Amino acid sequence: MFSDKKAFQESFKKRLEQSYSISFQDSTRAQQFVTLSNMVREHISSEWIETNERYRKGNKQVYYLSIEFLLGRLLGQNLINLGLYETLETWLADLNIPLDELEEIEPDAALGNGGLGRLAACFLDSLASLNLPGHGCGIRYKHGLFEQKMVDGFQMELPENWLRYGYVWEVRKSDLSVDVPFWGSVDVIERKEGTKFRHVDAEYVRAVPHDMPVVGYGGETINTLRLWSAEMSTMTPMHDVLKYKRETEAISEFLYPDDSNDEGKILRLKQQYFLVSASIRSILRRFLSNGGELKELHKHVAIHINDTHPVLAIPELMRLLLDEYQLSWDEAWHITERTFAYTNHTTLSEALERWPIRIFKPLLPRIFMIVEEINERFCKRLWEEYPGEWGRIEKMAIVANGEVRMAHLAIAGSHSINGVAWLHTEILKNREMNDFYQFQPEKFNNKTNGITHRRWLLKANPELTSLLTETIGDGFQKDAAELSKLAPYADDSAFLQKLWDVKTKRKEILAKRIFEQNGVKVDPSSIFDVQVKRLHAYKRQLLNVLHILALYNKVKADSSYQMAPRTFIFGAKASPGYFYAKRIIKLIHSVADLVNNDPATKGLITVVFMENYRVSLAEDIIPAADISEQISTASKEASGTGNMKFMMNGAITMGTLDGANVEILEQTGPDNIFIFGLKAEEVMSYDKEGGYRSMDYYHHDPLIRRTLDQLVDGTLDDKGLFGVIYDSLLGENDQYFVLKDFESYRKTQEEAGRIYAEDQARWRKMMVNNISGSGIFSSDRTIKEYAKEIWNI
Ligand code: B1H
Repeated sequence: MFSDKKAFQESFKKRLEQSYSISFQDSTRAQQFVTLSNMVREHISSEWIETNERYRKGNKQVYYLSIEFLLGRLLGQNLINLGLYETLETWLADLNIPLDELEEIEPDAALGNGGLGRLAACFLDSLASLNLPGHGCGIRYKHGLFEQKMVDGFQMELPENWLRYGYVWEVRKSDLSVDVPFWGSVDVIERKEGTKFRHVDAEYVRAVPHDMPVVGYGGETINTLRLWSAEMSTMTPMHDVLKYKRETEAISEFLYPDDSNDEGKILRLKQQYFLVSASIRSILRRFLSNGGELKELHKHVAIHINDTHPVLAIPELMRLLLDEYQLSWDEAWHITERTFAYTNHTTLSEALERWPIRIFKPLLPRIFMIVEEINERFCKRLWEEYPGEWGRIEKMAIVANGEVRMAHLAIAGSHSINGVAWLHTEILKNREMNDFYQFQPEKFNNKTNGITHRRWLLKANPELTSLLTETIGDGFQKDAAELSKLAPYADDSAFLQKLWDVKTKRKEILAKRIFEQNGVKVDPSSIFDVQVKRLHAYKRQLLNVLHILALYNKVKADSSYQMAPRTFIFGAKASPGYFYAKRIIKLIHSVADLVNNDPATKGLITVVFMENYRVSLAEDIIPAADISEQISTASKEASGTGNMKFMMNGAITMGTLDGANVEILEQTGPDNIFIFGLKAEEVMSYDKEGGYRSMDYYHHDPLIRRTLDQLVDGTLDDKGLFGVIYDSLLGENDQYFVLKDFESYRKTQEEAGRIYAEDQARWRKMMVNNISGSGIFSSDRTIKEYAKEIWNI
């Protein structure tokens, strides 16, 4: 189909006309997009079948269970991975169809919130590209993450609707549906051969799989992402059919519905069990139909739990082994513990899942019984290890104080527990999970996150990709480790000039987009200083915006103050119920209004907030960045992955020693990164011992004082909008050490600006050292480590 230009063009036109009963001349870009995508999907079908045939022959399979997969767009990436992008680009251009315009038609598959979901998507790409048998299991949310619309500087949330015109990449497989039981009760039947358990009076929800091909680089391997959609089951007698339909379909309606009340909580827990029950049963079905022996399951199947959201997979596998396949508890547990591995993604207490028994038990009666039994046996083992230490055992229990602690269940039921960056894993081992680490140190390990260079370099930045290819050959396209070949070019002025030209080109492209979207003119020769990520207090967008306001004050107060012109670019969605985060978004807009419109700072400081930050927008922003803001309070950001994407595209990190920044520093060396602020140890000791008083910084630093006063004195608004922010910093003692780190940040920013303006040779060299050191952050490296050290594939 794609081997001959004429044949391709003929077939493309013909299919277009037949599908839409429209002449080629009159067809729309959307129709062209669908036609092309369908051709690509059909093109890969034989490889998809072959991949599955290969897997049937017995190698170990990995299943990555995740409540989020933040895929973004697929057409362009699939074409790149198939090696067809450039060919089709020219063949389509002949028909007067710009391929990039077709790509723009595709909606982002936004089935995730941020780093955790995007990591899952990068992992799928790496698994397939390394020809490893690894598949995703997730939920086919009808509506992905909300679309952010800015109205007068306030975030509005609109429902996202990626399935509106149908979705070209999925294949619905109704015949492989599974019915998932909720509610009801458990009949305990005593028999000679042992006790039997039967879940009765359950309400069933039908899980319908939708499979998506995951195209590996080189096109040899096509893995599967199976997304489950919730529908009415024919196994449930209907009393109130409308209510049943509504409640059933609600399960896969939205990504992470509001969980601040019980009703929302039940829905969230339903989603989790829905995902794991359907997934585990389909995994077992496939295993058994290929002739697998249950007692050997862990030798042929590895199941990975992405954070605690899918952790009910552990009791669900136990349930199946016990109730449906009549294994003994010890046999079942032996298999289960060896099958599962768990990744922790955060130490923030608000993200640690605990389910009240009063919700858990009625919804999942049999699963609850099993969790209780797991808990009893676990506590008994603890008692043997630590006789008499009630306090310790209570702290480590899985069920306690009326709650099920999901992280404890994950640890007990997995053979491997990993953090997502060196520092994060150290904190897990030595603090958050120290009791568990002492008990079973062999279970704990680190797997520093990574990103797929195929999307974040080859796809997002074709200009840089070409330059690198002509400079160091195309080996890095397959193996990102080869980016290190660039190191010698740090002193090659001809190369440095070309690199600079590429960056400038990408800044011009972004500037154009900013003008179209925001109506703001930005100067591509200014420093593009970028912070894009979810909005959260610990990520400290507030530190960034306060620094901008302070800079503005400095320029206003002293017209001879020298600074390199800067464009500060933000992109961030705030969780709809997170009031404080939304107020910070408004603050960014208010500061932008002030600074962008003052003649004293015009052209010197420009602030831009790009609405609806998402994967496809990131692909335009990241290649254009000069400075990458990674300024979380040390110890709070488990890893970060945006930091790696920026580095690979030649931006210099401005960051704290947090998450993977620590390892970025290790790669670049101190001369190629801007590090500031408190260290994790210091933050944690303040958190524990106290001793920080934010008010002191207000009193002793006139710049801080002047800047904070502007939050409440009418400079930015006259309705008291920013009082909550002012209070969080002074009244509530600044939980995230914004004021403590302020001066260190300000000085480091000044230094960065000075180098950019006065020592451009040095800056260019830094860019090279970042790109050449970024290979280790390819998710291929990460996945190879998981494959070897956790999954044993
Ligand atoms: C990360 C989450 C997360 N860690 C709960 N934890 C959620 C937790 O809606 N929820 O309930 C959603 C997301 N996300 C991120 O994972 C970390 O903050 C990043 O530092 C890390 O890079 C990323 C991938 O490991």
